[in-house]
Amino acid sequence: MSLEQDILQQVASASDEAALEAVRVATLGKKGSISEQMKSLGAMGPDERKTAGVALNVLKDKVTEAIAARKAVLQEAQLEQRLGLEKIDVTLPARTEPRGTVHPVSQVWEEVVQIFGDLGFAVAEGPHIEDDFHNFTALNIPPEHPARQEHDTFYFSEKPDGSRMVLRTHTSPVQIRTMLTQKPPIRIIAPGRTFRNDSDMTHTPMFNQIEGLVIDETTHMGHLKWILAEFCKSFFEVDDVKMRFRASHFPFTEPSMEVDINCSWEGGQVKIGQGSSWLEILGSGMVHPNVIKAGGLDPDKYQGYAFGMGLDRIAMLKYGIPDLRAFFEADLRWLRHYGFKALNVPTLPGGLS
Ligand code: 2U9
Repeated sequence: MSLEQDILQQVASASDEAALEAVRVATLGKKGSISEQMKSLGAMGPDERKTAGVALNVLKDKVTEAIAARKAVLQEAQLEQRLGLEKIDVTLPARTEPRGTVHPVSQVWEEVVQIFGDLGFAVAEGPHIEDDFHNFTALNIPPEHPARQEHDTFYFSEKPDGSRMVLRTHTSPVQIRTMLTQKPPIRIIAPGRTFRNDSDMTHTPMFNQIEGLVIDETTHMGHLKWILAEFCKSFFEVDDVKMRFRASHFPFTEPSMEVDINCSWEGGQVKIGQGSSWLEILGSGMVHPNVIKAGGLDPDKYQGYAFGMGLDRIAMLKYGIPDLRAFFEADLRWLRHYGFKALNVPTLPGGLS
């Protein structure tokens, strides 16, 4: 076999770039076979040197070319192999259902916001940590008022001036803050977390409330009754509901009424809007003149109503959830059972639940 055939065969059979490089070094490298032959040209006579020199240069070019061509083939093959290994199958089917669910309290929160939004109420929010003025005094609950004991308040440590911040015991401070910063007419709801040091089947230290407030120059109790009836029908998704207003007492409203709606208890299941039993669902009243004054408004000019209810409680009633404490235990099995589909957002036209 000639030197050329031998080298070209070695090039052709190099199976990777390292083997090919070894052939290059063995032929074209400083001590390679072609280079060694080049060195021997010096010992030849002029004619012989010319013929042998041309032949060697032709061989060198052929080998260089063959190595470059083989290198390109090997690189291409290697790239193909990598692409094969790293390929992503974009035809995999998408996951159809999200695994997470919407918590019943979040669902009911959204439902209530939708209903009152449709009735012209804006959503207001405020801090969870409140001062004594916004949580109590401005709401007609002065320092020695017995209602302070009923609230089972979580207090922070005393500040140098002797005052103590509190975890808000209701969302009412949000309405005070709104009155102090906005001009009537005011028409807001304040949904949010509230805190009381109390725990049993129907009480948890953190619970959610929703309160509403309307202040202008002419709003009266007739408006309050209509709004609450509309709310109850929309929320419980029934055409009609009977309501009973019972005289009650809250420091921040005068007169004050607790509101019951009719229901039936068949097979241990509560059905709203039918039957002759009564279920208490909220408290309400006309805002006390002292509260209007504390909110920076003239009680001789402005009046209005307020109402409040437990979001967790109305979630239990609507969705038949027996124990309030389960709401806050983060038990995945419970959440999958009582939770709502993440992509079904409640709307009035599209349906609440
Ligand atoms: C301002 C003026 C008046 C808010 C009101 C109630 C009646 C009420 C309870 C229901 C069950 C709290 O969640 S619960 O424990 N609330 O009965 N809340 S009137 O009255 C206000 C609020 C703010 C400035």
